[in-house]
Amino acid sequence: MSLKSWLFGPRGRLPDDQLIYAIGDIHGRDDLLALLHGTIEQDLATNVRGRSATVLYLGDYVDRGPDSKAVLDRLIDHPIEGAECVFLKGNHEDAMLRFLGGAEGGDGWLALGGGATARSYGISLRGNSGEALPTEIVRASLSAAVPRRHMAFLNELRLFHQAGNYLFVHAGIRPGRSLEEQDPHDMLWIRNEFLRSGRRHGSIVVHGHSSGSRVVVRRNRICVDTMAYATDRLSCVVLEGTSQRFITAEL
Ligand SMILES: [Mn+2]
Repeated sequence: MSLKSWLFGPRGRLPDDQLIYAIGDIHGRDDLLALLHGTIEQDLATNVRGRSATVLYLGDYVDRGPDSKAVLDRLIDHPIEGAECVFLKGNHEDAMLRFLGGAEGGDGWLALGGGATARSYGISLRGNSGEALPTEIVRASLSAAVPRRHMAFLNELRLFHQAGNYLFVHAGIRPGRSLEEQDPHDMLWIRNEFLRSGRRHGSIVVHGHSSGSRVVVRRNRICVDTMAYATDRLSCVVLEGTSQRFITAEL
């Protein structure tokens, strides 16, 4: 092992025939998603050079921002041409499914930004006189308003993806456990135990979920959640060989 690799851990590396764009938390910002898709399409046209390209979405498509329905429409109906798409599940998609399914504790979704998602489907949380509607009424009207193809999309989301020595996951992993031992709840929700860990995880973890105004690059992880709904910045990391570069769409 070289001194550099002993000090800094393994470098991220993709096989030479692959190119990956990994996009951070969108949170209902269809305007930024449209911009980023356009930039990625241009980048892809210039840089693909016969490699197989993957556009990977790190989850949290819905909630908080204004256009969650439009985001799902775009992801389903207008994929970037010439690339394979991989869609991971975020805690907000999990919470939306739990709400719609009437799961125990699922009602918390409305306070997590789900109200904005309901409104994007034309469903209000309030009645004509401004009174808060009973949760069961909101659940029933939203269930009727969410198209079946959106439900199918949400139900097919994956928890993680691996390529080269990168691991892609929405929130992160519990340090010190193998991939097989990971709890799906951690992969969707974990914060400090993962963010503060300096451990080498065996893979470089590419994730979203913990937002800042800029992308974060550490020796063991890359975070591309730039809080699109509040900062007007949606980011992605472009991985090829050992290189990591960033594209941010901003308004
Ligand atoms: Mn999240």
